[in-house]
Amino acid sequence: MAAAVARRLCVGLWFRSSLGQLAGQGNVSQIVKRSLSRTHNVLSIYKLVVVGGGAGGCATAAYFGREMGKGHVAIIEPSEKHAYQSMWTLVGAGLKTLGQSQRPMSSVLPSNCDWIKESAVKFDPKNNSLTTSSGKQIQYDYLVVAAGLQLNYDQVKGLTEALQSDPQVCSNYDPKYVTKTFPALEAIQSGNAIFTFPNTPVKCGGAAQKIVYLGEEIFRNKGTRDKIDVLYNTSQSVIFGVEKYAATLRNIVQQRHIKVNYRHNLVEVKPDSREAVFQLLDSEKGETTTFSYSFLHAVPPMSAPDEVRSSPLVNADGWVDVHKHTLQHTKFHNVFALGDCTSLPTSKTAAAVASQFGVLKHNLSAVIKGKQSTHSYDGYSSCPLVTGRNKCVLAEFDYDGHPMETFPVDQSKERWSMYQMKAHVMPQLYFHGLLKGIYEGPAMFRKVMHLGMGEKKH
Ligand code: FAD
Ligand code: UQ1
Repeated sequence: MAAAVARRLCVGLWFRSSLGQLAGQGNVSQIVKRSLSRTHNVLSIYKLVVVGGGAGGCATAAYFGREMGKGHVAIIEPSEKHAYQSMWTLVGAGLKTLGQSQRPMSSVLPSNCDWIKESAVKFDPKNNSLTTSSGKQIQYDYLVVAAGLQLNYDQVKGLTEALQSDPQVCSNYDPKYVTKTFPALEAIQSGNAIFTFPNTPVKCGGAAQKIVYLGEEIFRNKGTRDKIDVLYNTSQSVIFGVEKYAATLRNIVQQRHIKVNYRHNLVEVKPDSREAVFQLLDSEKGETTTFSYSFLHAVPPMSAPDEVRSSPLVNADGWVDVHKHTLQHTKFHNVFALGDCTSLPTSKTAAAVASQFGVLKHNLSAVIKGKQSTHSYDGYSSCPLVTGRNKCVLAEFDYDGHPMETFPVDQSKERWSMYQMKAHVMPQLYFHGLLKGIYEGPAMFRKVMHLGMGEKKH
């Protein structure tokens, strides 16, 4: 027994030192595979390892699995279920079910890639290696990180307890709590309906306010609107970062008597007295203000997952540090990243992931062939701002906040057609295009739609 352990340790150390020497020469996986079994239970070796089986991870693994062939790509993902999170806004409003947003992970991960059903817990990019939750060491030639975001409930005192114990506290951002939203919207008869936005970057920032509009419409349809004050308490100082769409949204909140309290950051929930405490972010004295609530939709603070945040891959703010145009890591040239866990200074959405994937696939392919990155990500992101059960403002923009609209109509207007896109077309693009690594965002449609008309001026 002791001998076996010692042998394994020696083999492990030999692997490490050989691979350390080979790192930088490329094709570590091929050279090592000639002499060592890949199925060794301490160390596995792949040409490409993808961390995360969400939107960005699935697209990347599907594409490179096809390119590299069976057994060369591993995808590390602990969850049994994959979720199309964009649908949770409509689940919260009672327009779709949670089940419609979910698929078994096994059905969305590409079959020619090895699924390692664990978390990546330790990253050692200097040695082209990472460790999984069960202690497996995985060696790679190239790494793509697409680990998404972590929801940090513990940063708001009492929030977990409130979500678990109070039927009137909910969150569309979590499959555990999204199914509470619609019953709570239906149950409230009077008092404050409060919707929050935290003081951190979040995924799809628009989703925090889409449910305000859908909720307000539900109250009107039920005849309870007159007795309910609808409050959107946001840490931000504007309603939306791109002025063209912000102007529409300001009109909507004014016309529908939705009170927006800017620079209000939720810091505590008291489920026993149904009170929510907000830090006033512009107060020099750090003052707080307390609201009673009859309904609370909470958006928790978010960050990259802890395992990623504690790795050498991140910048000072805790995001995987990639070049904003090439998506290649700033320090480790065989590492790329896409999606919510990255430092990319754009709005964190699946729409952005699709465009990023289109750039990443070209640039990683070039680097694998020993060439330079050639494609450039322009920061494209999109947010379908659902403003009612058949209305939507389809915001699309780049790094500079310039609108980049796909359709030859003014997308800052509320439209039935854009709601149909959101509810019926986007899920198809996501499941049958993005997850299969064949959809790279709407740039192609945009070119076709604007044929002969010229691109719309910003
Ligand atoms: P994810 O899709 O979240 O995937 C990350 C994966 O990494 C997860 O499967 C996770 O289990 C895994 N993981 C985490 N840590 C580890 C680890 N240590 N090791 C291995 N695996 C790990 N986007 C839009 O474009 N349009 C919308 O309308 C829209 N609406 C939204 C509404 C809501 C309520 C929410 C919550 C999101 C919405 N989004 C929308 C945002 C969109 O869902 C995300 O931006 C997108 O899923 C990001 O993709 P990703 O691959 O970066 O992360
Ligand atoms: C999009 O491409 C996409 O990716 C699948 C989404 O994810 C769910 C979106 O929500 C949006 C809005 C887009 C943008 C697509 C078009 C056609 C404008």
